[in-house]
Amino acid sequence: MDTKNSGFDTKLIHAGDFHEEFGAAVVPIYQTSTFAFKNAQHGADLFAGKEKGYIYTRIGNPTIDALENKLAQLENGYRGVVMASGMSAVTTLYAALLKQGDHMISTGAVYGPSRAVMESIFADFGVESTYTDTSLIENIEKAIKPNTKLLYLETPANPTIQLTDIKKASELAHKHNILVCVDNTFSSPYLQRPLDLGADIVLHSLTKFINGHADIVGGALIAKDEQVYAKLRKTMTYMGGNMDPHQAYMVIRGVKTLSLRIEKAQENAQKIAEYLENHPKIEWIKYPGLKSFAQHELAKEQMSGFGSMISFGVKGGLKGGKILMDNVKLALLAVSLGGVETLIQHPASMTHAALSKEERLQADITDELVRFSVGIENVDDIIADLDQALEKI
Ligand code: LCS
Repeated sequence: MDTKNSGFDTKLIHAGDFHEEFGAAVVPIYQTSTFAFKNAQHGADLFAGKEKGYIYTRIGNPTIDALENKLAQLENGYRGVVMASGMSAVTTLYAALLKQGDHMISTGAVYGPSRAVMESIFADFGVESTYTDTSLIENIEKAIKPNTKLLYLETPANPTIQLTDIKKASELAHKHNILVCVDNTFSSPYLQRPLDLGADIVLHSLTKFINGHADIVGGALIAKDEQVYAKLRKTMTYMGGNMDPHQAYMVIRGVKTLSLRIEKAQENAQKIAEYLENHPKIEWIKYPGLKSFAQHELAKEQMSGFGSMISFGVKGGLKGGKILMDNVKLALLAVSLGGVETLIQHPASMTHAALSKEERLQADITDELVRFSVGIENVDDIIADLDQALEKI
């Protein structure tokens, strides 16, 4: 079915599907590493690009193609490339668009390893970077140099939930011929579509909301135009971070319920955030759906909902936070996010431990910050769980 002009939920179910000879209702798993050629000329024509078809799964596979086409339609992009992990998407992006002597500007509070890999491995290859508070557009402007080639934004950022104005940042970057990539992991295309706001590339850790069931790791890059897509595809194919067909099948299955899961999780998150905001043991809380959230207006402008990620600090700082994490029973004490189950974790000692304390503080990732990924359980049960654990502080 052609879903180009269909609504978002129809695309979730049907975009990327292809007609299969037995009439299977879902895209089958083509669990094969290689594809037989009809004859020697057919093989040569496939390699020369004279004929369309499949050669080898690192280069392309029908199940993987179906996922890439679905994601491209969800993000309103030209085409997607999926990979073994979100970090594989990050390193493929950097390798595709940056070479020795180039410079990248990025959000200070990005996911820890997205920064750590740039400042260690890519710095060793001669790539320069500046990490700054991109919520202030003037900081991006100040950081621009003649050799700046990429602006890498994460909004909402992990774990500070800080937002960057995608439209304004993209307008500024494009004046200087700088490409813009937005890590859209925290929102998913259901809540935010960066390409429509002016970005050139969208990045996802598919591990999170898009797959949504905490049972696979995966990543994706979706490009707005063919030229950038071709660079990403070539880099992924050469570097070899491809997704496995079974993994692609799992993501295709998981993403079908994205709208339903996000609606329920963010409804829960709003109630939990309001409960926490009024709790005497809570020192501060950041959730885009709260009127007290400094960028509440920007959230309303560039997102169609406030998501289900909450950050907060409790009385007693890190000590209090540890008591909370050790006493919750429903919420799993685990990293990752965006699944159907509620998770709690401590960024300074877990997801962002790869950064120095100085880098963390510069990005506002304080030691007491606790990150809460709200699931789709009954909200009363989640609140009761928090209530009994907060009592212990
Ligand atoms: N981008 C963001 C915003 C992320 O949160 C993560 C992982 C990645 C990229 C990398 O994706 P992965 O390779 O793990 O699929 N974030 C994690 C987190 O907050 N807890 O555990 C992993």
